[in-house]
Amino acid sequence: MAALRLTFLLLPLLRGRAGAGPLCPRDTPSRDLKELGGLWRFRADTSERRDSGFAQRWYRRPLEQSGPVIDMPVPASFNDITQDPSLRRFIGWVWYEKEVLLPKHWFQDAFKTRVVLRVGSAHYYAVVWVNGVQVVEHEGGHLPFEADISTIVQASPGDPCRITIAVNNTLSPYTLPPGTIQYLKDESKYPKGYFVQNTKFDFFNYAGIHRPVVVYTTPIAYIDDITVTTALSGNIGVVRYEVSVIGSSQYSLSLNLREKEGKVVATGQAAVGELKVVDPKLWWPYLMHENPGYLYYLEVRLSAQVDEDLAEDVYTVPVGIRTVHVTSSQFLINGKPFYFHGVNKHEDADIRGKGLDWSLIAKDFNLLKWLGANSFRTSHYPYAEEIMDLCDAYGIVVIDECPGVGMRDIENFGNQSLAHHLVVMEELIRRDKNRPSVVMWSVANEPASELPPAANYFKTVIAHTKAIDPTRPVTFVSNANYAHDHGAPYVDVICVNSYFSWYHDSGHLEVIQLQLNTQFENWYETYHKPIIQSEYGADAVSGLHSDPPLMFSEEYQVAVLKQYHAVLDRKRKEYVIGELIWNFADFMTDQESLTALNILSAEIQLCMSSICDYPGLSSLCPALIAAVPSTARWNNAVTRVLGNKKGIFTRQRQPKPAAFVLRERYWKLANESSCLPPTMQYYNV
Ligand code: BDP
Repeated sequence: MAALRLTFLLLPLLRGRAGAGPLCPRDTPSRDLKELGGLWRFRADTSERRDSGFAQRWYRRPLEQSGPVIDMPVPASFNDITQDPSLRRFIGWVWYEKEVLLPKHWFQDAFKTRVVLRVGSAHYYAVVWVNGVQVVEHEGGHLPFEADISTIVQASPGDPCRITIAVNNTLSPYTLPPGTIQYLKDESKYPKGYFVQNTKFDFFNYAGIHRPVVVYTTPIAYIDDITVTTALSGNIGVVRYEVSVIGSSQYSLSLNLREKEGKVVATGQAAVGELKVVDPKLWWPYLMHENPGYLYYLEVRLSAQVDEDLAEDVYTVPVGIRTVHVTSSQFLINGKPFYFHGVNKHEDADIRGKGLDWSLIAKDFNLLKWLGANSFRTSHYPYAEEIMDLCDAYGIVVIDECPGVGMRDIENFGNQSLAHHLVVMEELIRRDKNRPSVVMWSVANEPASELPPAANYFKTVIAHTKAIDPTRPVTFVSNANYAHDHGAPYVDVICVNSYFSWYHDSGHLEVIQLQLNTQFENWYETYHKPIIQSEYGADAVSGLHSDPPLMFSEEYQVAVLKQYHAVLDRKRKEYVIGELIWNFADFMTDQESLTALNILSAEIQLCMSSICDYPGLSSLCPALIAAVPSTARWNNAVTRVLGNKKGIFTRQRQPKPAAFVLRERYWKLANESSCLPPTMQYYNV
C-alpha cells in the first residue's frame, strides 16, 4: 500500500488555482480552437512502485525513446482498448503523449495571443508537461483543467509542441470517489507485491483521458468569466450578469442579449448589471411546453487597452430564462409544478468506457426523447460539457451530481475528504453555473449518512454549495434509514433510493407497495420536504424470460416497475415530485461487485452507530465501525454478470420490455401535467 501512495504523494504539488477557467473553450471571432483528439502514444508504468516514469523523467524526451509505446485513442478509457487483461485492471500511472503543430498565425503577434491547453477530464490524477516543462496538475476525474502555455510554445514557434500527460487512477480514502489499495501478503496465495484496489461504488473505475484535449487562444487581455442568473418579475425576464476580465484594468464592455434568430433584445455596458426582457420566451423543460429549451445568447465584447495596443475579445454564453423554487411539497420551474420523470445514467459504453463519443451522445438523447424522459441525474459524477450543452438546448432537466459516491467508511468523512469535496463542488459549479438545465446540485450518492460525522460533513458541504450558488436547491441521494440520516436535515429535496424485492425481500414483489408507501410516509412526516424516488429498479438479463416473474428475467424487471408505479401514482398527488429509474442502460461494473457489501455494511454501521449512542460504548465506536467493511467484504455475494443489468436499455442501447412500460408511463405523465399541443402529445416524436 505504501508504495503506491508514496508515488502519489511524492508528486510536485502546485496546488494553485484548481480546475479550468470557467468558460468552455469555443471558436469565437477572437479565439481559435484546436482539438487534439485521435491516437496518442501510450505506455503504462508497470514498474513495481509505478514510479519509473517520474524517476526516469519520461516527459523530458519523446515517449518512444524511453520504452515501447502503443497507440491509444483520446478521448477514451484505456481499459478496454487492448486484449491485455493486465491493462484492463491496471492501477497506477499511465503516460500519454502527442505532438502537435500549432497554427502559424498564433505566433505572428506572439505577445498579443494567449495559448491555453485544456483537458476536459482525466481520471483520476493528472500531471501535464509541454515540451518537458510541467504546466499543471489536477486531482479528480470528470472535471476540466487547463494551463496557460503561451510562454512555452512561443519559445519555439513553428516547432511541433510535445504534450505529455501522466494519469493515475489510484483512489484513496480521501479522493472522490474514495477507494483503498489492499496488499495481499499471503505468499502461498499471491505473488510478491500483489495488490488490488477496492472501491465501494457500483461502476467500473474506467480511467484515462475521457474528454477532449484542446488548445485554444484568447487575446492577452480577455474575458475570464461570465456569471448569469435569471429571475422573473411579472412579464419581465431579468438576466443578472457579472463579467470578469483579466489582463487589463482599462477596458470597456458591450453586451448584447440576442434571441435565437439574432435580434437584440437588451444591451449593457457595465461589468455587473441587469438586462430586462419584456415578455421573455422562457426556458421550459422538454414536454412541458411546445418550445422547450429556449435559449437566448449573451454576447460579451471586450475592448481592452494593453500598453499601446487594443485587445478585443468576444465570448457568447447561452442563457435560459427560468426560475426554480422548492416548497414543502413541490418543485416549481417558472412557477409551475415540475415532476421529474426520467432516468439515472452512466457515461459508459463498449470499448470506449467513459470516453466521450458523439454517436453515443446523439443516440442517448434520441432514446431519452423517445422514452418521454424530461430529466436525468448525472449519477455518479459530472458528465461531459458536450452532454450538458444538449440538455440546455433540448430542455432536459438535470440533477448535477459530484463524484461523492462510495463514501461508506468513517475515514471518508474526515477533514481531508471534506476539504477536497468543497474544491470539487467549486469546480463543478464554476463549470455548470450558467446552465438552465441544471436545477439542483447533488453533493453525494448513498454516503454512509447514518454515521455521526456525516452531520457536520454534509452541513458544511451543502452550506458551501449554497454560498457559491444561492440560486439552486441542493440535495444528496440517500439510502439510509430516515430516522438515522444525519445529512437529510440540510437538503432541500429528499432523494431516496430503494430496491424493495431486490436487495431486500428478494423475489417478493408483493411487499413493494407496502414498503414503498411506508418509506415515503416516514420521510415526509420527518422532514416535510418534497421527495424524489431517485433510484429503483431490478436487473434483467436481456432475453431471459420467466412467468411467473423470477429475478433477473425481463418480466421481473417489468413487474417491479409496475409495483413502484402504483404507489408513485398515489404519492405524486401529495409530495413525491419525481421518479428516476435505475438505470437508463446496462453498464460495466467491477468483477467483484461491492453493492451487496455496501448494503450490508450500511446496515451494520447503522446498528453500530445506534450502539454508539449508549454512554460507555461511545469510545469503542470508531474502532467498531472501522472494523465493519473489512469483515463484511468477504461475505460479499457475486451479483454482477458482465456488469449491472438494471438498464431498461442494454449496454448497446436496445430496449428491454421495461423501456416500453416506462415510455407508456412517461408520455402519459407528460400529457397529464403539461399543456402540450395535440400534435406533440403521446408518442409523436
Ligand atoms: C444503488 C447505487 C447504484 C447501484 C445500484 C445497484 O446508487 O450506484 O448501481 O444501487 O445496486 O445503491 O444497482
